[in-house]
Amino acid sequence: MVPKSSKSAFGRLTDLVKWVDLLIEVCDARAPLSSRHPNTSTLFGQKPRLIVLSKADLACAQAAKEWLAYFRDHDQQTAFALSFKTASGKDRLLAAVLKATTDQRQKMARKGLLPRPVRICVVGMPNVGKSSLINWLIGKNRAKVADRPGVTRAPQWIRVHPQIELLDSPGVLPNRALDENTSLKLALLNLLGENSYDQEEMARAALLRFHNKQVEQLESYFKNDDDISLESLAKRRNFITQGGKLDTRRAAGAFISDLREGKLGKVMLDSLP
Ligand SMILES: Nc1nc2c(ncn2[C@@H]2O[C@H](COP(=O)(O)OP(=O)(O)OP(=O)(O)O)[C@@H](O)[C@H]2O)c(=O)[nH]1
Ligand SMILES: [Mg+2]
Repeated sequence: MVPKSSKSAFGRLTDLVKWVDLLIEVCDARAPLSSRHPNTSTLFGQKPRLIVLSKADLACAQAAKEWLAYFRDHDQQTAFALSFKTASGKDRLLAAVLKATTDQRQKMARKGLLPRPVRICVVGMPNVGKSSLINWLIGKNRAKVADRPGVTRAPQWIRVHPQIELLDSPGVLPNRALDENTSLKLALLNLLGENSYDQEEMARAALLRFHNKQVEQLESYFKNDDDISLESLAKRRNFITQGGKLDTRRAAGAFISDLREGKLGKVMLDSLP
């Protein structure tokens, strides 16, 4: 699948990034690697960065913790797993931002420049929670948020602390083809546009792939029915088409929403390498 992506959005972002002191890379805690933009190193070079795994309230906590250790040991990156639905973690993140920008702030002071807030750009795929992160830090709804990719259209600077300004940026998808498995995970987590996939195909693929890995979650969602399929879900929920057939399309929609909302339990779609 080649996601719809605009090279110009990419270009604009790389131009902006030249002017910032630090990047906060936001990924979805339920798929930390698949939702990490594959081109960040080439795009953003050696720019210092922090990784934030968002939506931690929906992810398996132990697995997310293991991913934080992976980013620390493998990529030498400081990473946080956060939920923007609860207040905890703000001070830790702000402290990490100030620590990561100590050099820049000292450099400004040495040059005798008037102190200015450090500039941080929040980057990541669409719908991962970039704008939510900013609203969470300031405790107000300043950046527009909605549960669909492509909400933030233009970059916006927001002061989140006397010494920190964040730039909310539009989500960007990789401008190269994603492998099928990655596309499936991103689509399931609602990080690709709705037009990029067929819901029923996606739900069937997810049921097949996750059957081996997330057996217990699926079994309990399917009330220990031996038949883990859209047909059995449609039957149980009484989803019937006007023609009297099982409405598997509606079952697919219900399954996907339930998975996204955490009704299957806390998930982790990526395995550690
Ligand atoms: N449960 C949960 N939902 C979250 C969290 N963070 C963001 N969301 C939801 O995720 C959806 C997308 O959030 P946004 O902040 O608009 O995402 P974005 O990355 O700015 O998206 P674009 O601007 O489209 O690139 C919204 O429905 C948020 O409420 C979180 O920590 N937990
Ligand atoms: Mg946004």
